[in-house]
Amino acid sequence: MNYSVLEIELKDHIALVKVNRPEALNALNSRFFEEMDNVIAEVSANPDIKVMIITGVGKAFVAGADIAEMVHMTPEQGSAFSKLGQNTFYSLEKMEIPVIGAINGFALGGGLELAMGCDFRIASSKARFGQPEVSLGMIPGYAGTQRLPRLVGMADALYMLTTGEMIGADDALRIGLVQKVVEPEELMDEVIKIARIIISKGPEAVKKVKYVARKGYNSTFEEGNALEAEYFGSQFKDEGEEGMEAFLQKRKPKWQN
Ligand code: CO8
Repeated sequence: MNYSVLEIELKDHIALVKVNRPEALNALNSRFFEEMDNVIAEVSANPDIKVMIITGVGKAFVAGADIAEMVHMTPEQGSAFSKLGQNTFYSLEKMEIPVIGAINGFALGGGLELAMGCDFRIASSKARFGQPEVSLGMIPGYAGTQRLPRLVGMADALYMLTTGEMIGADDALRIGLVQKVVEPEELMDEVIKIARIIISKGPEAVKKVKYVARKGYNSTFEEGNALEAEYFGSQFKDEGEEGMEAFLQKRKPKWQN
């Protein structure tokens, strides 16, 4: 596929995906979803890639869904466009490898929903976060009403969802919406450093820990624990033995893939 909205770089086991429509502050149009679905499939089929990073080009991460494309939609078209985005961001969540959001600037509306589809987020101190849909007489449509309360708790989520107010990186850190804030010029180095830490770990363990945490989160505690015990056990005949032997022999583990 020829990419026009996204830029993809595959290097050193990392897929770096940049949303590149700076003239519209990287607003998400239908082409974005087509390309993102394709990237997710391509990266998922490439065993050499261990971490995916999503960021934006210019002063925005993503300033929302493309308002110009949405303005005259019918209710049916609106619902269909909502489901399209929900599916794409859910596919991100379901990727086997960790997905890190490198939030370089505005993450608003659909942009914050994209960021929340990532497994965790590192922000530039200049980043701004918000769900401003109510200012447009709309509500979030890419699972923002569902992921935001799960990530930050109901009261902080409803504060953001009902006021539409933008918050800065420090407030985003305080409520747990992002996991770290760094100076803008340090953002990509920091995110790549974190990606490399993940890449140095047992690759199957990393995939399984994401799967069990995410699957268990949407199940009961008992079901989650049962899944954990099963996957914990499965690591003994995989890379767990090598990892534990390496520890006891005071050497670096040699992972199989
Ligand atoms: N859609 C389309 N174009 C956009 C968007 C957007 N979301 N955001 C910015 N742009 C465009 C502007 O229109 C402008 O274009 P032009 O130069 O042609 O006039 C260009 O990007 C630059 O923007 P500004 O001049 O406004 O830049 P400022 O630095 O002055 O302001 C802001 C930056 C504050 C980020 C401002 O651009 C803004 O408020 N943008 C809109 C933010 C917003 O409301 N986002 C939420 C959109 S709704 C949404 O995401 C719903 C998701 C669920 C959809 C479900 C599907 C049905």
